[in-house]
Amino acid sequence: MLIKLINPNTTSAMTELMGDTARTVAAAGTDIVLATSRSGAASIEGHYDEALSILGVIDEIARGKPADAYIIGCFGDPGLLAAREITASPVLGVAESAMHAATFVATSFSIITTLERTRIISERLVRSYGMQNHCRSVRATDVPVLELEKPNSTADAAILAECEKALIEDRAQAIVLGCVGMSNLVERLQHRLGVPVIDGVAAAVRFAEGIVGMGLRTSKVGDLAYPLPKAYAGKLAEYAPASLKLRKNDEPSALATAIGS
Ligand code: 2AL
Repeated sequence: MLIKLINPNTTSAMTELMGDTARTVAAAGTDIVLATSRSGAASIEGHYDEALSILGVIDEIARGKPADAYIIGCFGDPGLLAAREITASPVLGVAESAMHAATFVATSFSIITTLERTRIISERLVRSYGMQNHCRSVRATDVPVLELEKPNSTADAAILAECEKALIEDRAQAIVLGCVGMSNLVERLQHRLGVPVIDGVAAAVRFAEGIVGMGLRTSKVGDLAYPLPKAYAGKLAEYAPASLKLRKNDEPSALATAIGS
């Protein structure tokens, strides 16, 4: 099985970091292919960075070698639903995967994220995934994403401190790491905190294997149907659905067509 792990930011060191995590947890027989977005921001820390990162994600799915599943390796899950429209292979977001994994091992979790502004973005994600009943809090460390990459940074201490506050003050029973740049901290944090610590990259790889193993594909009935053919103007002309030459290797069944996809 081939899983393509896409880093929507353009920092290849971060791609390597998440690749290490993915390969550590992947089952024998799973190949992880890594991709760093070729357009967009060096780190994704706001709505603007996130919106502009989506084209790079689309490029990696529509224009690269086809994979059995795709993972969007940024905690904002940028472009997740758009990505699901352009392929029938399952596409998983790391935030979505981490939150779902947390609900299997605890009745409540807290998310520890980077900058304060990403806290607000993660809170929106919690609501959009219907996780309000499970998520006790989203705590920001005020650590910029690329600071996580630096040796000798004080990021680890700030992350640990917020995790402890989440457990004590917010009564969380598990921790979800709110940035893929934190994925190398799982073991250390779990050892220190004594509760499940969930990294979305690891969760997404194992869920992708499970979903592909069950023979599931993205439904092409309704809003995740392939994009409608139409002209796109200006700088985005090359993203017109016809120009993407989507691999529609799974034509909808007669039933799907009848009920209108
Ligand atoms: C992230 C992430 O996972 N990658 C990135 O560039 N920004 N998340 C975050 N909360 O800042």
